[in-house]
Amino acid sequence: MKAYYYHDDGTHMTLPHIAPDRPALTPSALAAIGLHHQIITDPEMLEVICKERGYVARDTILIDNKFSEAQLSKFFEEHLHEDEEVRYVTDGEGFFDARDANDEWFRMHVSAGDLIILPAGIFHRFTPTETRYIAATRLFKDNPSWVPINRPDATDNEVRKIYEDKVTRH
Ligand code: KMT
Ligand code: NI
Repeated sequence: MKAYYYHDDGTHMTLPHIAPDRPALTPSALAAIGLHHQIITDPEMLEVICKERGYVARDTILIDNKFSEAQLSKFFEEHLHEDEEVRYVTDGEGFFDARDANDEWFRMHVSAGDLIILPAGIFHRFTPTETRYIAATRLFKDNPSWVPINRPDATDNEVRKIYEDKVTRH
């Protein structure tokens, strides 16, 4: 996984958008905004994390070149969830974008073996890379509320408020 600031250069969302002259986001910067990343080297590691964090359900998602531009742009709408978004990438690659504590976009390039956990209440979006191919396992807690809430609808969201209180303390 590589994490860097996002630069809106007007190119297609599936292209890298690396902000020039900005340092990469460190693991501690990511941790400060509640973002968890781990490389899974052994299937048992995933089972341990699921036990520890209460992910009792899972399914798989495959995004490939049969997805239309319209379908892909749905994933790329800025939104939050009231629960964590947990993705274990099993094949291909993609970009998760999320907002830092200053509301700036940063981008995480994920590929096979990456587990990423976006905290409840963080604004984020997703796009596959130019290859337009990614397979991932989605992990869920019991009764998760992970319906996407687009940013314009999230202004009075209680989970958002709780998240903001957490990150602005740093
Ligand atoms: C989501 O919720 O946006 C997705 O599951 C798509 C990305 S998972 C590779
Ligand atoms: Ni999401």
